[in-house]
Amino acid sequence: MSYRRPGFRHPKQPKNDAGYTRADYEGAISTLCAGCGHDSTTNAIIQACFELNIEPHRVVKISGIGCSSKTPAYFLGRSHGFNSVHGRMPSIATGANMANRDLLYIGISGDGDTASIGMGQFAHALRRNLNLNYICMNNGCYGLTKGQDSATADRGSSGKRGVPNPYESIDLCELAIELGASFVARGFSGDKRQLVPLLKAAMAHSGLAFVDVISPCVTFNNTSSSTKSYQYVREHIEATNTFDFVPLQQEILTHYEEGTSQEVVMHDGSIIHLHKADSSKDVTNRLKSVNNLEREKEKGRLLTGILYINPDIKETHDIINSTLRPLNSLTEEDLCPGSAALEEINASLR
Ligand SMILES: Cc1ncc(C[n+]2csc(CCOP(=O)(O)OP(=O)(O)O)c2C)c(N)n1
Ligand code: SF4
Repeated sequence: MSYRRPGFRHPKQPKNDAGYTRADYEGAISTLCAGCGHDSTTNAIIQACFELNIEPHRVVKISGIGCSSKTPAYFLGRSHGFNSVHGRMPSIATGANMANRDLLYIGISGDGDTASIGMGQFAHALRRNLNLNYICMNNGCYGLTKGQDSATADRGSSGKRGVPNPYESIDLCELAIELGASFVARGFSGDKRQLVPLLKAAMAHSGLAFVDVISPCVTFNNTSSSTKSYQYVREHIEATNTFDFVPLQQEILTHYEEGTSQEVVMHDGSIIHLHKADSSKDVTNRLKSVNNLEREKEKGRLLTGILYINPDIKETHDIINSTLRPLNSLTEEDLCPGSAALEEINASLR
């Protein structure tokens, strides 16, 4: 059940360049447990859309099933949305994306939704480089069904039932890099200063931008043995770099800390300024990115920030050379090439 927010807004609320207040990007009132990491992630999505001047009617939110997949009800209440079947968010996102490439697609999933039932869908959306912001709210458990271990739960960690998990955990970021992702990042729901620029960079990326957000489940998996708990992340977080995302033609207003910098130009010309805390961490080399993750893991640390970017891979539409226009705007004339063109196609197949 969703509860609507009161429609009254203070007339002096600041507006962004698109003419919207921050409240215009909110959705219904959350019914998740108080303190759930997913609510903080929702807030970061709202903030990122507000700061990027995104027009709500140009956004499509798609999700699977889980507490995480409920969150699209709590942000961008004026956007299009579809809550699909468990693990099937990427299929629905692919279909919608093929019908209209002109919109911003935000796909919300959980670690259960992605790393178990939706694993095949996740893999193929990645290798096709679908133009989608794939946000996985990762709490290491199935929150909605009362906290069973998910495939990202740490081996040996215990949830609320107290039974240690005997299985190896899946690192979704490492897997995404292996499967050919073009943008991979990891954030923490409790670190908005890092998460908001990460989400902004992901939203401006052309192709599949995978963001793994460690988003603790306060009810079933906030135990000290879990790397997805508030306590663990606060004590073991290691960032690849500090950075800010600068949309195209916008003045750079941020101040950078001391150290070396690296610029990564995105497909649309937007720039990510990476300010390197550790100059050995190159995020444009696949092998080095996987090594960076493994090295920190060996030390028991969670690497966050932008983990890998390849701005040179084509997104699905460019690979299949699809029409630039939404399908519902195509006329019969556009769709029927005429008998001469048909004859040519048939001849090429003989
Ligand atoms: C086909 C199918 N199988 C199983 C379920 C039961 N189910 C609902 S949510 C869920 C897991 C949710 O975990 P996750 O995606 O990590 O989301 P969270 O609730 O932790 O945010 C499961 C197994 C279902 N709804 N549909
Ligand atoms: S059960 Fe866990 S994941 Fe679900 S709303 Fe509560 S705290 Fe969040």
